[in-house]
Amino acid sequence: MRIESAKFICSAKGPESFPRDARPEVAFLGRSNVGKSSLLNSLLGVRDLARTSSTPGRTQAINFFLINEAFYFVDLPGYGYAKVSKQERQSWGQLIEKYLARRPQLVLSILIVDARHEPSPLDLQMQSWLQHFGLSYLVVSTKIDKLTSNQQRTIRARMRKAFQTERIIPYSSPTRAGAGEIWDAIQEGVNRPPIAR
Ligand SMILES: Nc1nc2c(ncn2[C@@H]2O[C@H](COP(=O)(O)OP(=O)(O)OP(=O)(O)O)[C@@H](O)[C@H]2O)c(=O)[nH]1
Ligand SMILES: [Mg+2]
Repeated sequence: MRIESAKFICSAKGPESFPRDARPEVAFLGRSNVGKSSLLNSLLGVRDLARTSSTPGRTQAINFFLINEAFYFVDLPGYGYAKVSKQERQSWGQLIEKYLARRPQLVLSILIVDARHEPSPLDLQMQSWLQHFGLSYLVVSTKIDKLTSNQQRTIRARMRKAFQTERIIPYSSPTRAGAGEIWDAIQEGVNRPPIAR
């Protein structure tokens, strides 16, 4: 897909601030610091549209980016960061649930995991949420540039087993390896008519 324009629209802490038009949305979700914002930026070929950080847990709101005036990329706050309070964790859960459960224009969720680690219980829980809400999703395992090809093979087999799916795309933000396959899924998602939920 050719990117003609990509712009930040808003940062929402609740549904009242979500965009009100019905353009399709592709959501990026995963553990804190896993590389959600980096994936979003590198797919678009831009450096810093979504803010990336070496400090985990920085993205606390839901950020909406409008692509080609046609669809949104939605950067969701990361989960699993140990240093947040119980209250913050709860408000995170409520915000994500409000988004995932009540967003008919959400056509694809990209669940991002770190290629170097086994999926955490929270990753698997997130997958069951996506399934529970009947959402179409894709697992992307990122930071593969940090692994040898042997390690990549072993870990990929383990991931497939843990998530019980073959559909896991390995990715690297610096090299953009895997970008074509992810774009195919995005294109398919944004072209698909929304389902009534
Ligand atoms: N080597 C390598 N580093 C990566 C990759 N993706 C992200 N990183 C690094 O990982 C760190 C976190 O990346 P972010 O994109 O900010 O992660 P995030 O998931 O958006 O983080 P939060 O918004 O805080 O939850 C940054 O230092 C990135 O440069 C990758 O594919 N390869
Ligand atoms: Mg982020």
